[in-house]
Amino acid sequence: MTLKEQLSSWTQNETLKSWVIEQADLCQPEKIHLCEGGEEEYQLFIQQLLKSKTIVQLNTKLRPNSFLANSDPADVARVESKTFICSDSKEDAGPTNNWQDPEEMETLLKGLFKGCMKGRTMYVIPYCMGPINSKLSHIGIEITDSPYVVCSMAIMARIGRKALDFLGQKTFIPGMHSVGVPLEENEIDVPWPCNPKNRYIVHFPSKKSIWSFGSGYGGNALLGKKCFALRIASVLAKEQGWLAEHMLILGLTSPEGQKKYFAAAFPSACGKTNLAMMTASLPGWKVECVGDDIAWMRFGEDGQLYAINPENGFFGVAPGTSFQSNPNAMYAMSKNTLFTNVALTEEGDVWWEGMTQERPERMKDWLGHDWVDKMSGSKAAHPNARFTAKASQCPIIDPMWEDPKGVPIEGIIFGGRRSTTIPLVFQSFNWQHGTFLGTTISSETTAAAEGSVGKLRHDPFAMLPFCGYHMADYFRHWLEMGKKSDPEKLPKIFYVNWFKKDSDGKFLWPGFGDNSRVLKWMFESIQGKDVKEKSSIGYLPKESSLDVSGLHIDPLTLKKLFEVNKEDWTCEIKEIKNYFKLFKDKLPKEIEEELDELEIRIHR
Ligand code: O2Y
Ligand code: MN
Repeated sequence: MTLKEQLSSWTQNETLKSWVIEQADLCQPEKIHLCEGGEEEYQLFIQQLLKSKTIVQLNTKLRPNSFLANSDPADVARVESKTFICSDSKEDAGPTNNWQDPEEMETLLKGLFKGCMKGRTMYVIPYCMGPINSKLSHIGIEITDSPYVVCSMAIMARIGRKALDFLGQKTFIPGMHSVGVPLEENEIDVPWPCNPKNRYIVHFPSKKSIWSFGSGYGGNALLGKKCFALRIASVLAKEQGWLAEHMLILGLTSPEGQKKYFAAAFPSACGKTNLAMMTASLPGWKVECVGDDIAWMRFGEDGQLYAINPENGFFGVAPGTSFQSNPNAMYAMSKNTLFTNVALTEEGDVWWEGMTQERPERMKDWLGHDWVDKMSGSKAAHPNARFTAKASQCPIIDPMWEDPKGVPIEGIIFGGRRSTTIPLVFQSFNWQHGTFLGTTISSETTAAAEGSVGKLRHDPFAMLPFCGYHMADYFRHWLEMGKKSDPEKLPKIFYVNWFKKDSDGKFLWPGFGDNSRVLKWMFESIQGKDVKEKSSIGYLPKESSLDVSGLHIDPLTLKKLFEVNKEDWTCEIKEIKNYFKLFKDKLPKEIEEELDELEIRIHR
């Protein structure tokens, strides 16, 4: 069958057909596979990946239908330095994005993609971000030459026939992906082909297209996630009047059976997945998970903000995840899971630092080398090792998680990893002040991110690596969304910091399940209970209004957790002022005013 005939029996969408033909001409693959989705097709790719030694099968008794991939050591994380927003003008991308002239970039990419799939199969994956048939969902098509990417996309998004049927004649976001390693005739492939010297993760906001070359890993290659659902979607959201956010979504139910949904933005490596799947330590309180990473939110006709999780799975960090820290994540990955860069035990199961207190004696580390405890200072799993598992496997997945209408958001939480200054929790005075708080998010870096550890990195709205246009215009969009809405129905905005330390460097707050105490306080504040009082930085919990029953926390520690130290905040304001210089006169005057008013209140 010719490609044209194959395509005609696959889709009636003429734009899609011509695009696939055009890309096949460019990439010159040996074969083309038009994905239908489903378990049978998934198993076909799994067999291929086993044969190419990209993955190994885990012990089917311990971890049914689960596999481990070891990536090339040069391809282990998102590469922000090689991520580009190619808007029509440099000014549109803003000071926080890498920019290159779109025409020049197109020429460069066409050169790289020319013949890049020689000797390989080109997979065409239709995928739906969000529940099928939801008005909030959008369709993307990813073309890739990596069967590992196809399997990952099959977990992370709703792929194949169902997405294609939902697409019909509508438009889609095209995404081209190649590992960038064409094969000569009879050349034997390596298990993890990639091209680290020629990596480009490129977004064209005007054309709404994505091109990714040279990496087969995570956020660089699973184009539905960061590339589409955040960078391109943030542009769509601005144009169409909605919000595409780097936020988890959770439902919180009180002992009385009342339920409220929250969306929360934290920079990468601040425990979003743990919060989204938390087992509340407070008796009678229950957290359920809608999503752990991305939220698409739109105001409904009733004036309420509704959110969907555009994803279908979790691409969670494995190191540090355990039955103590996040049992629900552990259950979610107990079967049908694709692991990447964790260690392999002698029993054929997975292991990573922090998974158990006792380390297995012998393992293969993430590089495939024999790893013997004690002798070795090296890590068995890469710090950015991942598990890819379906959201439906999470024991506390919310019953409404696939509701096409979305879930009503009553609280928005911002936060970062800060050892000083920022109290455990406070609430903004209003939407504009809350927007300002979002602009000020900063976090101390950890080993999971690029660059040095423990440095303060400004990460407004936790969107620094993910905003597809000028960050100051994004601030303005948030302000506009608030102005257009009914102030009574706007979600309340909070700021949290689970990571404040004492002078000995010890965490002041236990975190994890005890964060439910903070969620309870927010819940009651939204209910209008008398739990908050004005301070210079926002509303703080009134004395005794944070439920610390059974926690054995001493009053001095509590005092430190909520302290607003004048000196610290003077430095903080200076730091924010300095950061805001980046946006020059594009910084909305409302944000500048909020900073000025904060300064006045602090020095009053
Ligand atoms: O390193 C990668 O490719 C993954 S990054 C990631 C994955 C899941 C959720 N969030 C993130 C992130 O960096 O925010
Ligand atoms: Mn993330």
